[in-house]
Amino acid sequence: MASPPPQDAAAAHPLTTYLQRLIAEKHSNLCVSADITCATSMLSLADAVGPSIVVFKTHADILAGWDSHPTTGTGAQLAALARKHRFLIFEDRKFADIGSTCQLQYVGGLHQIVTWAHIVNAHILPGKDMLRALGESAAAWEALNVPAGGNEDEAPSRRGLLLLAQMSSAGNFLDETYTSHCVAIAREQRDFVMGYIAQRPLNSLPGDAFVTMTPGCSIPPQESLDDSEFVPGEEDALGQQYNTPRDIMLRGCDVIIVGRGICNAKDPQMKAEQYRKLAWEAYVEKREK
Ligand code: 5IU
Repeated sequence: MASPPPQDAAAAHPLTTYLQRLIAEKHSNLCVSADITCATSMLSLADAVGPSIVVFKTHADILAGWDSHPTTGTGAQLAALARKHRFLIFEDRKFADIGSTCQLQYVGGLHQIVTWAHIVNAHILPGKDMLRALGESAAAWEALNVPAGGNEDEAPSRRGLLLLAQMSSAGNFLDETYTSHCVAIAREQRDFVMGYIAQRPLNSLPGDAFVTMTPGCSIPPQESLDDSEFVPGEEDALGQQYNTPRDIMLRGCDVIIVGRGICNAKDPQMKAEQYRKLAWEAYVEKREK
């Protein structure tokens, strides 16, 4: 029997392709995670670090003062900043309920995530029908938001999902078998799944073109270059474990995710530039090897 034709890079999700382009053009592998609790400050942070990043990660449910107006509210303002600075918005919602409930969490409530977040993420614990459910909601949104076309610099009018394949926290239960289930499911649902949150790349077959975004990243205190009050070390007091931007890039990951190391710095804009540069240098080094 003839084997199926090998899948090439064309199998990449459109948002993955766009993200790779942003990485190359902005010389950045940086995702800033807005782990702050005020909606206005979150928008200011996005504007300040926008030139240095390719992805901006949010936790909408920790923000006080969220304005849900569809065209002038917080989500719409963040989407405008994403267009201005050219970055993707990733709502770190970690969906983990039955399909029907996840659909409501994705499109409804105060945040109406699907309307402003290019990317969301999900655990596979409830089973893969839940991903199909989220994918259907994404497709319904896409059908109503067909791009006018013409502007190649804009993000494609698509929605994508990252599977939570590995976590950075000590003692987590996402073992190798669990991770391999994520990989199998990602390959089945390429229309919607664009990649992983993981500690190392998980692509191993020719057709795999999934992006890897990696949290648990900090610059060692001795390299920090300023006197910020919060400089993460190798771990925090609550189980978070850190690796350096360089280590993560040399493993072959695509994007580092940095929260408090940047948000809690005295000058987040300057600190984001420091992370961007360190990660980009290691990324280039890895590619030239
Ligand atoms: N985050 C992790 N580890 C994970 C996953 C998500 O740290 O395995 I999945 C999130 C949590 C926080 C950000 O929003 O990434 C990291 O923040 P710090 O850089 O402040 O530790």
